[in-house]
Amino acid sequence: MASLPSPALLVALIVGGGFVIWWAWQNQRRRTHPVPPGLQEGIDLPFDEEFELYHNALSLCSMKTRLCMAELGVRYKSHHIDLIETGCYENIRPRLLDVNPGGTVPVLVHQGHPVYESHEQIRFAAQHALPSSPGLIPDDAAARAEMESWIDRTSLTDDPIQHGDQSAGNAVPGLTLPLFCTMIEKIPFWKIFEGVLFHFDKKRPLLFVALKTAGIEKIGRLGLPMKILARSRDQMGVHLDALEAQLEKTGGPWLLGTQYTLADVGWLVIFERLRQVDSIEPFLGNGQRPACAGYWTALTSRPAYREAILEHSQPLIEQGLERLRSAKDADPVLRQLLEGG
Ligand SMILES: N[C@@H](CCC(=O)N[C@@H](CS)C(=O)NCC(=O)O)C(=O)O
Repeated sequence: MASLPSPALLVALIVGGGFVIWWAWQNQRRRTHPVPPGLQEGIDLPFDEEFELYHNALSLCSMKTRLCMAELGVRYKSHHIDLIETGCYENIRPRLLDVNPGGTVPVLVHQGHPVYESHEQIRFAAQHALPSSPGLIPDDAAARAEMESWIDRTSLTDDPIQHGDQSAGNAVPGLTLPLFCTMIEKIPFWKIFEGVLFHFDKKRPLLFVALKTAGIEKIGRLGLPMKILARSRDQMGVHLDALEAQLEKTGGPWLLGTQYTLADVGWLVIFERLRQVDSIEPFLGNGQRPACAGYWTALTSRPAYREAILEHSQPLIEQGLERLRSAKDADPVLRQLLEGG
């Protein structure tokens, strides 16, 4: 006669089976799919205020939309959504997936209709702001076309670690890897595990596992992330050279000359990210790009910078930056590795 399974095996089977059923159920609820860019008039979401914004403190694209709203003086109801680097994978839970089945932030919601993609959100907001709002879009068609090309050049599109040669926005995630590494130190492994189970792009949580396991001092041992960082650094240098030439041509103070436009919104958040990853000096120091340096100083003097960026920063971001600085101060080889030169 066959013997009964031991109580320990029985418990393991019940727990394991329960986990698989829970995972399959959650996986179904958290299914993602690509969403079209722009305003989705066919989607109706519950809303309390004319504008609502689902965003994250650190996310480049969220900073861009927040900044644009602040420049326009348009109020919105704020829904902060954590990403793993700021605490947990809230972006792949139903609260956000109901609003954006793509699983990313930001999402601007206008009278219940979502607008996807931050570069579309800033265009939408600028076109739908009050008549009394400052005009962030030039009247002149040629200037508008030029602004559009710079919006494209600062956008983050498709795969965040590809196409950095086409857009400075796509060079940003690679440059952020060291900050991700110091911020993730504070996040327990089990929180990253939620991403391993449910994230639509498993490479991303696995990258965070690798960064957390290595730590900032040993980040140089991670071959692929280091390659992405070096490539992104070169690509950002090329975009900044183009920006330098543009600023010299127009004479500033803004990208298109005297009018501050959506193109400046795009660049401000890229410079802010360079600040957050302690890379202002490597790119702008020693008089390398004086027009860009003056431009960045002018951008930081705008009240919207304080309102939309500094006032939304989190201790985790600033502590991550401090940790990154002190690791580089302690190890010149690490500095060389992260900053190149
Ligand atoms: N092209 C999109 C990019 C959106 C995007 O990738 N957002 C990032 C933060 S900047 C995100 O939500 N990532 C979540 C994740 O990878 O888990 C836009 O411009 O809005």
